[in-house]
Amino acid sequence: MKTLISTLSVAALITISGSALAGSHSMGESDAHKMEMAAELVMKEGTDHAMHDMTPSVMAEDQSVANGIVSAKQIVAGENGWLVVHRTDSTMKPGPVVAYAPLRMGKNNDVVAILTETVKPGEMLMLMVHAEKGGMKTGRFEYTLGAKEDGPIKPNGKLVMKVITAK
Ligand SMILES: [Cu+2]
Repeated sequence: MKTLISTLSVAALITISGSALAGSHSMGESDAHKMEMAAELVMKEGTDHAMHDMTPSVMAEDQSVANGIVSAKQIVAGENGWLVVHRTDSTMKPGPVVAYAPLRMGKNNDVVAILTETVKPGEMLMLMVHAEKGGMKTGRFEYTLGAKEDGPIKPNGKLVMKVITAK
């Protein structure tokens, strides 16, 4: 299914770049060649893109949050959504939400979220990927603990999250 979608979007891109070239002026031999090259580039990019691992994931390390910010080095999201920071402890259950930040579909580098309350050194946080789904408004964070609105994503039935300890 993923392959089909990327093949389709590559085809769409080629069509667009083709018509853009054709629309600008009549197509000579060099234009046709340019178009071929553009198509090749698009194909190559499409393939490279498909090869990258786009499995949702959270990369984050133990960190000081004394500046009121929680950060994640990289988050991969399957769709636009949210990084949600829960309190947690050694039971590894997601607790109250203490921060959130928007995510784009695909790769997000250096994601930062402002803490809404103080987190002390030694306390644990769970950084979790949530969707932008089921709520009333797009672009507004509507999740509260246990709610369906903007709830966590669960590819293969598993939450996508990383637990860190505040330094
Ligand atoms: Cu969550």
